[in-house]
Amino acid sequence: MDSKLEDVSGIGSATAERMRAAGIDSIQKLAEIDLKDLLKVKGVGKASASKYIKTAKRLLGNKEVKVEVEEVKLDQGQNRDSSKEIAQRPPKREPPQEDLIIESHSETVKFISKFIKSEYLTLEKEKDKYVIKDALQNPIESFKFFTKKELNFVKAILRVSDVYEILEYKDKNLFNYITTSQLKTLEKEGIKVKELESKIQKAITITSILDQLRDKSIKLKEPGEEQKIIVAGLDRAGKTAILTTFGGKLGIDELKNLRPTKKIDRQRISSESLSVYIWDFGGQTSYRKDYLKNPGAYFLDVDLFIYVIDVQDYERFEESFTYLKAILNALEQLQEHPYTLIFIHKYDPDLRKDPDIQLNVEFVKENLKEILLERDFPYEIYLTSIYSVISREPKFSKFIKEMVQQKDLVADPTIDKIEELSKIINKALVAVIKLSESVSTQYMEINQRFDALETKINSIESGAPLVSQPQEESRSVSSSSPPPPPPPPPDPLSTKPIPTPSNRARESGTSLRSSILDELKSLFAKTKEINR
Ligand SMILES: Nc1nc2c(ncn2[C@@H]2O[C@H](COP(=O)(O)OP(=O)(O)OP(=O)(O)O)[C@@H](O)[C@H]2O)c(=O)[nH]1
Ligand SMILES: [Mg+2]
Repeated sequence: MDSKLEDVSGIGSATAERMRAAGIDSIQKLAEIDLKDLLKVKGVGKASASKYIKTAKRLLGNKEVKVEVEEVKLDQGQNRDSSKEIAQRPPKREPPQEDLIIESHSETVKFISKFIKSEYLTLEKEKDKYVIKDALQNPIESFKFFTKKELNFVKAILRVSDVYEILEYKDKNLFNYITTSQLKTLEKEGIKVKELESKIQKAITITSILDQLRDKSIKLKEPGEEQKIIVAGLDRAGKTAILTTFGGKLGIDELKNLRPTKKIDRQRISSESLSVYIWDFGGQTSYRKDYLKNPGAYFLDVDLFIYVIDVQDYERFEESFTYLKAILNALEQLQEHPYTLIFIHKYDPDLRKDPDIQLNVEFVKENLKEILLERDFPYEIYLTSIYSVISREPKFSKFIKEMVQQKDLVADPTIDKIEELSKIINKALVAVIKLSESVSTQYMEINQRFDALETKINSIESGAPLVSQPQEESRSVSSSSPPPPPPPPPDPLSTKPIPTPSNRARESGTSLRSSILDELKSLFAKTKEINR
């Protein structure tokens, strides 16, 4: 038996009458109506309107809903080409009926408003919480980014009429559901298939995020929360090594003991005025797939994106470019365009003149420019190596602190603070790299002097007669000099042993000995100064 308008829960006889007067005289019409038109009926509010449409569809069992395709006349399968087997459409799923409840509405609403038309957003305040009604039950038209023609396609071919239904196509290849002749029709209609595909993916991503916000499995960043820096790249690219070096912990032993990062390692770096949260994305294949499948959980609210490519691993350049593109696409879908730093990494000082490495660098740079120029991301590219960075120094946090203190961020309320802070972090990172370069040059110079000293000591050991009382000599050294300075920090550039007190004690010839000691003293003092 046919249902009446009054069978829809919430529609009383008066509302039904007004609807009929407006030409909505059947459940079929109610199910097919545009939300905007239904809202024109007096007494029908946003929240109830979409519920009425939804219920009408349910009463019709969905299948009876005939989608009107006004502009795009798409063949719905009857003229299907025999060469292509069309996959069976995934079964429809019911959307969760709960509302989206948020504690502080500003960020979440701002985020949702980027993608959903305002007329479909019903925001209500309940005590100290905000409630977004029907976010998942809204019709697919509520997405801002689809054109009318594209919507017709989504409704007619994919049979998606409500937001939640788009999730049926999550992790599926859309082209399995479209015939070649439908594709041709799309092109004839001026719809760019690639663009449409990426918009559908975007709709899937945003719907998943709405769903995750609803069940609280993700949360958007509140204003004033720490900056989020994500560091990604293939496995073994050197991400953790870079971060640990910036964090000041890395010595030779730690370097040797680096293990692949499991999933994501999150580190907090705080100073008085700024706090950053660094996400080190383990780069193994299975992890990469997981991040890209669930962009809402990983790529939201990013302030700075660092991508690391191993310049020595030329066999995996293409794989790395593909991963970079996928992350940038995911960020684009979320309408996030963080400042992006690309580290062409493992560009070690000893390899810089190697022609193969030079070629690799040029190849990577060219490809990166191509990838980045066709997207709207502010970016910079750096050549890096952990061997240019001096260990033991917490310079990263020190620099962030100094940079922040230089600039009065809050003085100008018009400054977009987030953006400003991102730039500062960027500057800090750049400063760290530059500083590391200059410090490493100084270290190199010190090493050369150590080498020269070592040669002198060796020549004494091999040629000149040894002094008979080395311990006394040693004592006299310490009494005439300040207490022995601390050993210099491990220097990755140096492979030569540093003179030790025992071989120092074996030197002969007073003047030579004291000149060596003076030189050592000044070198240790200089090392200490650099480390300060
Ligand atoms: N030659 C050279 N080796 C480096 C450099 N940076 C890191 N490595 C080495 O590269 C290897 C991998 O470094 P990791 O930092 O663990 O790599 P990752 O990118 O974090 O790898 P996953 O955690 O698996 O994603 C280690 O053996 C490091 O010692 C560098 O600048 N030059
Ligand atoms: Mg790692």
